[in-house]
Amino acid sequence: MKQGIFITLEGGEGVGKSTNILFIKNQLEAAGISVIMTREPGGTEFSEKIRQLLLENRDEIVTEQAEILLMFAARAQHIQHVIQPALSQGQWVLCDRFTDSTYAYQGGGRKMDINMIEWLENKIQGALRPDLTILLDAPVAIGMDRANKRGKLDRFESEQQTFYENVRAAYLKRAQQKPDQIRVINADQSLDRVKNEIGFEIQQLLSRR
Ligand code: T5A
Repeated sequence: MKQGIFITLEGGEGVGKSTNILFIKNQLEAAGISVIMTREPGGTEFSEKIRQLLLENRDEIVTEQAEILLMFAARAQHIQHVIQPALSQGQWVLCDRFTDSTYAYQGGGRKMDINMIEWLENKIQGALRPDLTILLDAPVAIGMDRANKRGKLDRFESEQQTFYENVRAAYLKRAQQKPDQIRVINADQSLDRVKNEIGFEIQQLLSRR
């Protein structure tokens, strides 16, 4: 059976990943493709528990090492139990965040060693990499404003402005390094325009199938 295609959505806080993922799913299903929608950290019962641990605000300071290892622990479960089986059965997988988030948040935001992230990526994922990544990019203030309007902020949404600027810069740098995988979409425009641009990228992918 032909292996499925792995698509990820990336970007800073509140740029519109969750809003647009359903749009992509509908577009793929309209083209007759069987697709599952999932997210990181999370995607399995166990990984969703890790997500709660990671996102909850708490008094105890979570070390960067604990944070990154938990991200990859959740990812290992997710790959083994959800992503890989679906791809092997020919299903397409649509994932809200994946390892590019680790490069952006832990690498860019927390300034952790990129070589260590690469090492963990290779160990945990083997050869698994996204076939296409939609990177929604918007000025930090726009995304934070949207996230703020939604209510209580989680542990990652309570960082300083420079943290998010570094996250954004790391995403854009990665997009430059991986032009075949990562497509940057300007998320600082109307939702209809954002959807149009995403729709174009998905059509391109479908035409290469
Ligand atoms: N993390 C994750 C790491 O540090 N390392 C890792 O390896 C991984 C995998 C996960 C957190 O974990 C961190 C990063 C994250 O901080 P999350 O909830 O998955 O948290 O991610 P968030 O970015 O916090 O998710 P959000 O729901 O805040 O952002 P979205 O999904 O990008 O935004 P969305 O779609 O909910 O939209 C926000 C609001 O904006 C509106 C929407 O209607 C919504 O109200 N909106 C627009 N308004 C106007 N114009 C547009 N174009 C709009 N698009 C959306």
